[in-house]
Amino acid sequence: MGSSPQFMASSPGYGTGRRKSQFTYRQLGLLASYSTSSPLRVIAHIDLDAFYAQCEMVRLGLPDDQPLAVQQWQGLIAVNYAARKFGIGRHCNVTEAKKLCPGLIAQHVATWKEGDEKWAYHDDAAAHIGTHKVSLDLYRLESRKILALIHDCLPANQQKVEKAGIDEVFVDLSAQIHSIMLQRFPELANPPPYDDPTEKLPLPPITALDWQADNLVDLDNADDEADDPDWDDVAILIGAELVRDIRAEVRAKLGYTCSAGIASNKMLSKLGSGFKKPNQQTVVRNRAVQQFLSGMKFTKIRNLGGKLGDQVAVRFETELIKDLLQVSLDQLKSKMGEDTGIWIYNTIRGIDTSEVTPRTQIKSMLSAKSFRPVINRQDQAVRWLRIFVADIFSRLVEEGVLENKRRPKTIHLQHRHGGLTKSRSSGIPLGKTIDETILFDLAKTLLNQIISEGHVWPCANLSLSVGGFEDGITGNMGIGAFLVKGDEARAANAVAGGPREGGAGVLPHDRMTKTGQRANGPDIQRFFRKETSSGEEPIDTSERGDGSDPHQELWLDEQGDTSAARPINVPISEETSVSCPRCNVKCEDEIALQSHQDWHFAKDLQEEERQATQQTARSQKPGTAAASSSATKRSNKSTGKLEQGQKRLKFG
Ligand code: DCP
Ligand code: CA
Repeated sequence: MGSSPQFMASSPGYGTGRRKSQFTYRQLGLLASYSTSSPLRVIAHIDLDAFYAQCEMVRLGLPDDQPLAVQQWQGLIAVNYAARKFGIGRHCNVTEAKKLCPGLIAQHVATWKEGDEKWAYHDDAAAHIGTHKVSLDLYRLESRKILALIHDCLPANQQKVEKAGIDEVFVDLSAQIHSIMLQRFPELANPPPYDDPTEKLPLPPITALDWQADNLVDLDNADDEADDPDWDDVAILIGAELVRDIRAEVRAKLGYTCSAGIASNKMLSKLGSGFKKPNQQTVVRNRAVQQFLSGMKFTKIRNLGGKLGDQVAVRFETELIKDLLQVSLDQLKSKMGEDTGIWIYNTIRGIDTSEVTPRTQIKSMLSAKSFRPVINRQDQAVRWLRIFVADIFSRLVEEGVLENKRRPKTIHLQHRHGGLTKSRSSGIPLGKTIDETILFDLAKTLLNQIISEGHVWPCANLSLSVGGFEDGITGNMGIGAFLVKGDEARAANAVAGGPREGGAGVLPHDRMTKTGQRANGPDIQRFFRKETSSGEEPIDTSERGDGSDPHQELWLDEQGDTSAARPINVPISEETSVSCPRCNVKCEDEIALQSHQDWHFAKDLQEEERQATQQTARSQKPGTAAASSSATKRSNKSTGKLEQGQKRLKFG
């Protein structure tokens, strides 16, 4: 990674006793430890452009200007920028897209074909939704390569990278920037005057910074551009330089373009990366934050895109940050609750002290399929279990299960019949390297358990997952290997719905709601938008039906990594408690919060069901043609083949 010249004229004013920096020696020092309270911190958000589409472009060796979309059944799940120029988006189906651009390559995602032992690209996959299941392995693999390369670009001892989704990461560059600042400006390493760390730093010896091709967000006050830069500008400039180099490496070594945002916190950096796309980076300097945010809708902010954002919009009758800035803290607290109010108040002012949390390890893996048409026999279900096991096992191999680097401790099967969902879990026996036969046998046992209860056919959906990953037990098997404790115990409980006894005992835990939605912990995460999950595993979208709204089903039907997704990372009043973003009730921890949110979930479904029933009753009355047609439109718009309960959930 080369460093480019970035500072232009050197100011003779440096050290001549003129104005000092607004930052102190202590604040500079805090950078080295990634402290979230340093006003000089620099966070980058890097997001791949049209990710799945780029994976296919790279795989097929196509030139950048070739329009390409990734197809899943009849819908599109990713559209490259060459195709977007024709007005093609995820909202289009294949036929519409080809009309807009006859030269479009619509590449269907790879699939597992019923009976096959490996996924592959099948020309006729789109016509075989009944016998094929989507495989996202290629995208997972490419995502890992990119992540590994980003790590390689960072100094070995300064790697603070959070995988925030299949194609996005946050990188805390603070410590690296601190080191670079001390190298470039050795004066900063001098002890502070009077050895007092609260002393202000001298101003940087620079009058102008060279931002190269970066998009600079305009300053709050245009006249401020004439002001000399301070150390926060220097720090963010170094950050921009580092990110430019990372992006260039990803492009050169792996062929992918990405966009990035560089700012003083996660929220702003994420907004920055989406500001100008593709293949661009946007720098949000501290003095530009107000200007940057004021023109935006708050629903674009991480965690304000979903239900919480909807509530704020309703309660304050606006979606604009600039309107919400007029609302006092007291008003926000009284309408949204103490913690949520404070969180919103700070967030719309660009304040976000959340940490970049390295979270690169997979916590669970899921393979699932919605059946259209439904299946009616055990042997059919078993054939799908074989595919799920092969799918999961190939991912486990990548995860190092053969070398015992990591292994899952639980396996979980879920079955849907009509409006009922049943699930069973089991421990995966220790002491033996996991192989496909072990998993397949366990899966079949779970299926038999479910079937033995009766009322299981026809089956609309099956999903198999493994979770409770632990680090490998090689050589010395400590007692810990035989015990489930702490987080793992909680994880196992969250999966199994009760205390785990160890071994391979099968735990029954039906979780049925009237509408067929599961009511256990992890499912509540479906409320949250993509960016709130750590997304360590991409979502297997194979359940999506023709013409359905991908965003909707994405979160309703299949979640690649259920355990990793976390509820909103907002109002935390005390260190040990979390508040519900909806009603602000305090919960002891995230698990308690999840179960509290389950309650909201069930209530919502009940309410929505009630409304739907009323609407149906109204539309059946003579003279209510308008009501009837709008109800029909609504359900057709999202998908012609909604699963029960789906159409009633809103997604930001
Ligand atoms: N994805 C999906 N279904 C969706 C949304 C996304 O399957 N409804 C998959 C395909 C995307 C990938 O996730 O390529 C990343 O999602 P992004 O929202 O980041 O979208 P893109 O990377 O495709 O485009 P952009 O350039 O806007 O980031
Ligand atoms: Ca992306």
